[in-house]
Parts: sequence; C-alpha cells; structure tokens
Amino acid sequence: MIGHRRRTSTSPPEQPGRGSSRRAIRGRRAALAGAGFGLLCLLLTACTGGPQDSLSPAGVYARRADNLFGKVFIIVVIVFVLVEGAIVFFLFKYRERPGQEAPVQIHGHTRAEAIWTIIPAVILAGVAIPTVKLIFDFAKAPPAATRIDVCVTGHQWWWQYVYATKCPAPGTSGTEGTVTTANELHIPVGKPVYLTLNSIDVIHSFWAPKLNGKQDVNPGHTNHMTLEADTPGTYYGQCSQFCGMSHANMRLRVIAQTQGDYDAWLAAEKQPAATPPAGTLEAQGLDLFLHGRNNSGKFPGGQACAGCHTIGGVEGAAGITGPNLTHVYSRQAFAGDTLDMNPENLRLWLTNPPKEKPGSIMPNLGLSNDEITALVAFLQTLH
Ligand code: HEC
Ligand SMILES: [Cu+2]
Repeated sequence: MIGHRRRTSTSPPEQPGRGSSRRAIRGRRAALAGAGFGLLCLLLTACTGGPQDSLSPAGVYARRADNLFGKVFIIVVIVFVLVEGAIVFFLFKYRERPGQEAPVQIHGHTRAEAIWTIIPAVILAGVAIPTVKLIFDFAKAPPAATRIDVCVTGHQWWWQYVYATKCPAPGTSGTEGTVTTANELHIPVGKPVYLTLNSIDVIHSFWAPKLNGKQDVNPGHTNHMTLEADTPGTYYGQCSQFCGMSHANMRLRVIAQTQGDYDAWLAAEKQPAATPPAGTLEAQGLDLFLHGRNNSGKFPGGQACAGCHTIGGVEGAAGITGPNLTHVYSRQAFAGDTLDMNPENLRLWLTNPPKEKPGSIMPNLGLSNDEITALVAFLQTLH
C-alpha cells in the first residue's frame, strides 16, 4: 500500500502555545532516544572479540556456520537498507501537506504485488537452501574411525562428560575403564569430537561459541553435535537454555590439546585416585568423605560426600548425584566452571555451596572448620 488517503481534519485546532511546546518536548525525546540507540550500538560493538565470540570461529564447524552467517548478513543489510530507505522516502514524499490532494491509490495493483511477493520468496529460498544444507551436513556423524566420542549429560547446574563410544544411560555412571569428568571437556585438535547429549533433569543447551552453534540437551531425547578445534587453546561456553536458579552458573570450557597432550591427559584420567597414607590430615579427610562425622555416615546437613560423589579406586565412593571427583584437583575450575580451582575456593564451597551457587543440589552440610580443613587437604590429592 503506497501512499495514504489524506485525512480531512475534524479535530479542534491546537492551542498555539501548547502545541509548539509539545512539539519541542517530542523533538527532545526523539533526540534522546536517538542518542540512547547510538550509545547502545556502540556498547554492543564491545561484545565482539570476547572469549565467547561466535564471530571469531576456531574450528571447521564454527567457521562454516560463520561463513554462512556472513553471506546471509550481507543480504540482510541490503534488504534492510532498501526497505527502510523506501519507507523513509515514501514517508516524506507523501506526508500530509496543506492543500495537497490524496495521492493515487494503487491497492490491488497485480504487477506490483507480484513483484514484491516473488522477490522476497526468491531471496528467502536463496538463504534457505545453503542453510538447510549446512544443518544436514552438521547432523552427519563423522566416521567412527576418525572421531572422538563423548557422552554429555546436562545436570542442574553442571556438565558431565563420559569418554565412551557407548554412552551409559543418563543418570547412571560410566562403565569400568571409561573416563568420567565434569565441566572441562578435553579434546585433541584437528579431530571431530562427536557429542551425544542428554539431560537428567530439565532442558539445557550446550554452547561453545567458537567451536560450533548451540544444541539443546533434553531429558528423554538424545541429540548430537560435533565440535572441532584447529589449534590448542581454551574455548569457553555455557548453558544457553534457561534451566533454573543457577542457569547463569552453568558454564563450561573446552580445552583443545595436541594429540600427545590429550593422550597423556586421558591416560592420567584413567588412573584410580591414590589413597593417602594412614595417619595424615588427607587420610582424615578421606575418612570424613566416606563416613561423615564420627563415622555416622552423615553430616548435620545431610549424607556423607561418598553418597553423592564417585572417586575411582575408592571403595564406597560411588555416588552419582554430583560430579565425579577422581581427578577433581586437576581441573582448572569447578562448580559449573564458576570457581577457580584452589584451596580457598574449595573451602568457600564446602562452607556453604548454595551461597556460592544459588539453588545448588549440593547442600550446606554444616561442616566444622576442622572438617573442612581435612576435606580440602584430601581433595587436593585428587589430581
Ligand atoms: C546431596 C549430594 C551431595 C553431597 C552429600 C555432597 N555433594 Fe559435592 N556436589 C554435589 C553436586 C550436585 C555438585 C555439583 C554442584 C554444581 O556445580 O552445581 C557437587 C560439587 C562438588 C564439588 C565440585 C566438583 C566440580 O568439579 O564441580 C566438590 C569438590 C564437592 N562437591 C565436594 C563434596 C564434598 C567434600 C562433600 C562432603 C563434605 C560433598 N561434596 C557432598 C552433590 C553433593
Ligand atoms: Cu542449563
């Protein structure tokens, strides 16, 4: 619909004084809004180049998505400029002027309507074809012989990774001999890493922006995605589907290593934990971990640690509610990748987990200072 019927004004004439001041206010508001918008745009440019910038891809999958995005973006900008330009042009050309007749109406103009239906349809098809192709390409599993398989399970609010070609049922532990870890995903560079994604509770979404797009992680439905990194480095990510109180604290990092470093890491992860020598503070910590306060099997705030955490090689520590702690101290961060790994932060965590991470499934166990000291000493042996 180009042009519009000129409204014959029946409203009472504006009072001269109030009308012009209202116009001035409106002008000032428009200027303010314009300035605010400009500032916002400037601020948003600061978002590029960050550690989670999907526009600076670091692997083949993310790069293909970024290439497609770049091409679509050019089309989008051209369409935007043309359409908005036409709107602004007609807005001025056919604005209401005293004494001007209504412009010619072209409603029902078949040729015009055919043109502005066909052109967008062709553009959308042009965008859809490579997009759908890429979606199908990404959905293909890389050949089993060349890929690494990792089973990812979303938990409120942390990620579990099991390195296995046959994934354990969600909510159960990895089988003997497989590596189970949390939040930090180690991968070798230059190899496709095929993720099998499940959730044990609500819907999460796995997202490491420099390595690929997002993929929903659903309870009761398995999804897949493939990551690949060109060069060694740390690539950050996070859950990108709102999943409850500590959604923002459900982060992750992908550590891409040379094949040699990766192999060494995997071999170390397969080792059971070393048991601390009897009579040491660390041994006291292990005892608390397994048996709680005064050998009662619990702490004032709940069961002993072993009821929720597995430690490979430690009999009695086979809980699966929380992350596998076999090599927890070799991780760079913990609690959904939100706290750097060091004795001070472990202390803070054991003192009151829900304070560090609202809603945390690990409760405040009411530990004493001495108990925390022994437990932190023990946790430091798990590297
Ligand atoms: C009721 C189950 C439960 C009990 C009991 C429990 N934890 Fe946890 N623990 C969890 C859960 C769940 C998490 C993950 C929290 C998160 O990141 O949201 C966790 C996280 C941790 C972490 C961080 C691991 C990582 O890589 O992110 C450590 C360390 C830890 N617990 C140690 C302990 C110790 C020591 C005890 C005993 C004093 C204990 N836990 C008792 C459930 C439990
Ligand atoms: Cu989540």
